[in-house]
Order: sequence, then structure tokens, then C-alpha cells
Amino acid sequence: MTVVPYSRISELPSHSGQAVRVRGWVTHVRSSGKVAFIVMRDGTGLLQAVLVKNAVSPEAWDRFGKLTQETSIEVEGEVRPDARAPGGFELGVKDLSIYGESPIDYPIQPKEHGIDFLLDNRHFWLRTPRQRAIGRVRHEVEQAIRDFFYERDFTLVDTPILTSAIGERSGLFGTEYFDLGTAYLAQTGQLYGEAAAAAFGKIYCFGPTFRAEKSKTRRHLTEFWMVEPEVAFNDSDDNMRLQEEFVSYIVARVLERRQPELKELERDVSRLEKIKAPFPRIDYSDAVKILQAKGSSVKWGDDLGAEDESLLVEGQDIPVFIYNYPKQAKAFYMKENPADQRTVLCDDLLAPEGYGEIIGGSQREDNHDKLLARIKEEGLPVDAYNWYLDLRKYGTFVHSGFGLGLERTVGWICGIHHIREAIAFPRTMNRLRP
Ligand code: NSS
Repeated sequence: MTVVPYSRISELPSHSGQAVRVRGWVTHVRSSGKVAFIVMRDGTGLLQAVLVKNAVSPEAWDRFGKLTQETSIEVEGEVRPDARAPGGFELGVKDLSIYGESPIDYPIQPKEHGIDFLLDNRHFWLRTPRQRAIGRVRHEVEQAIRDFFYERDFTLVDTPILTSAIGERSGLFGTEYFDLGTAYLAQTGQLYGEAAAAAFGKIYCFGPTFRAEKSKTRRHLTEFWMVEPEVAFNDSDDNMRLQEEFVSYIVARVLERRQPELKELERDVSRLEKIKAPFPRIDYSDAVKILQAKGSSVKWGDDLGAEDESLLVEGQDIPVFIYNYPKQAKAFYMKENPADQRTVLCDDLLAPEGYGEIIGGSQREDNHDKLLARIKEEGLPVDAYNWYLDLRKYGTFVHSGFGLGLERTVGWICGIHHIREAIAFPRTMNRLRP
């Protein structure tokens, strides 16, 4: 007996005229009494499977009658071209089996659902075309990130998630750690990345980071993914060049390989096609003047809020760097600007279309005493930073790096409103399930 091979729906065009078996989930069914249609999906595409009553066993015909949305099934039959079918091919069914039935109260129905309902049912919401498209764009962005750094000979270094208190200013999640007190979930891998840069020259880390920020905005998650390169002997200028090359590469890759997904998302791709390096650079002090002229109440010394960011990118088609912020607005590790000691050598990269900051980067303070003074000024526990200070004691070096937020980048590329849809199972202040 010949065994009919399994095929994924996306592979069917190469099996035209052949018998195959396909496994997946029913999206909908219809029947005219003698001919029945199953539309099913397997994650790679949609398939129309056609049963003719006289051509299948009575048992198979009965099983068709039991199908509901999300029933998991296997169909066997012949692949044939059909211009009207999704994907241009349909399956002439010889046999149908049911793996798992699905009661008719399946929560996600083809109608409008509220966002809380959808998030409560995230495990099912993921099965819908739009969410799948976002997931595939994210997957492509992650692959592009890895390829970009691999092609440029960066070494991937996985930095710890359980840390002693170090990182950014925003809130920390703590957990009991044996006899050593409290361990904190990493807010950044950067400080470890700096240590690794002295070992490998060019590195990046890429993983989940955690911030107990009490912000309920469309740009904040409590768990998000960040990619952080760190390069020995790069200064702040080199750092910005790397960022614009990196962002252009990621967008180009999605345009090249994910057109069907962008179409599903109804993304205006002409906006993305404009994303090419170099990006404009605005000095922070100039940015403040621009903002004040536009009526903002921002004062020199303030960090820029979401509204200010929107005002700054107004009318811009491509991302914009704002660089050299005041020292007091930024993290302790940023290098003092030799040309203006009130500021630090850093940059934020703001995405167009109001998506806001997707990257924060800086040259790092490489002078031991200045760094120590900043740690003390911020009231940070010097003990916890001894190893980090050592990097400035034994062979200090000019170095720079940045962190790109994955969900914000995916949100922008997909053109979605809230970044919680850019991760499979989002974590926010009021959501820990599913
Ligand atoms: O705080 S950052 O601006 N910078 C750092 O963490 C540095 N240690 C990076 C580095 O130089 N290696 O965060 C970087 C990016 C920021 O631009 C956002 O895109 C993203 O990380 N980010 C977030 N995304 C989602 N949710 C939250 N809460 C969030 N916070 C930062």
C-alpha cells in the first residue's frame, strides 16, 4: 500500500495532480447538499477542500456534518488548480478524519470584540490572520537582527536576567535569591555587554528585559525584548551610523520578504520604502528651541515626552535622531560631552508616524573617576558596580552601544496602534494571563 504523504498548505502548488494529506483547523464550512466545502488553515495558508457526496464514504460525509470552526482535522485527496480557491489550488477530498472537535461556543467569532476580551483570549486571538501577520513580521525582524550582526562579525553574548541592582532608572522587579537577598530582573544587558565588548570587540545581546513601570501607554510593556549591540572603539557618531544602517536593514528585509503580511495589515508600504539611511540629526538644545517655537512648555534640562517626540518628527518621513541630552535627564553611564559638560554623548531615535522612541543609545563614560562620581551622585550602591568600574581601571576604552526595543519597532513596521499586539503574550501592569 502506498502511503499518501503529508503536505503543508503552502507546498500544495508543487503537488498539483498528486494525492496528499493535509492537517489543520477548520475556519468555516458550507454545503449545497451534494457538495461540501471546508476552508481550513494550517499556519502556512488557507485551503479549500471539496467533498462530493457520491465520491466519499457515507462515514466521511457524516463527519463533515460535525465540523465546526476550529475542529482539528485531516483531509486526504488530490491537489488541483482552481483559480477561485485561496492560493489557486483546492483539494478534491477522498477522506476526512476528525482529530479534535471544537464546541460551538468558540470565543472568537467573526465579529467585533472588545480589546480586553481579545487579550483574555490571546491564546485563540493568535489564530486570526491579522495577529498571525504581526507574528510573522516580528519573526522576520528578529531574523534580520541576527543576520545583520552575524554578517558584520558581532559576537552574540547572552547576558543574565537575574542581576544585582543595576541598570536604568525605571522600576525593578525583585525576587528572593537564596542567602544573597534580592535579585532583580534585568532592565538591560548593556553593562554586561560592555564587559563582553572588551573581550570580543563587537557584541550584541538580545533577550527579554523587565521594567516595573507604572505606565499604561501604548508604548510600554513590563516585559519587552531588546537588542543591544556594544562596540569597542566606536564613538557616539559611529554609534548613530550603526543605528541608521541597522534600522534601514530591518525595514528593507521586511519589505523584501513579508509583503503578504504587510498587505494583510493594510500597511502603507510606500511609507516604509522611504526608510533609508542617513537619518536627520537634531541636537537636543535645538530640539528644545523647535519645540518651544511649536508651543511646547518643555524647558532645557527636561527629558522629552511622547508629545514632544511627535512634534519633532512632524512632517518627517524617516526616523530622526535627537542627540546630546542634558546629563540630568539621562542614565549615569553616559559619557560627558567634552564640548559641553552639561550634556552627555547620547541619542534617541524617533520613528516617524508618531511611533516615538525606538532606540536609546550612547557613548559610555570611560573615565573611572567621572563614572564613580556619577554613580555616587545618583545614590546608587557603589558595591554593586565595582566590577563595572573595573572595566575603566584595566584597559579602559572608548565604546558605544544602543538598545532597540523589538515591540516598538515591530509596532511601527506593522502600523499597529498598541505594542501589546507585537508580542505573543504581552505583559502589562494589569495583565499576567494568559
Ligand atoms: O531605556 S532605554 O532607552 N535604553 C537602554 O535600556 C540602554 N541600556 C540601551 C543600551 O544603550 N544598550 O531603552 C531602549 C529601548 C527604548 O528606546 C524602547 O524602544 C525600548 O527599549 N523600551 C521599551 N519598550 C517597551 N516597553 C517598555 N517599557 C520599554 N522601555 C524601553
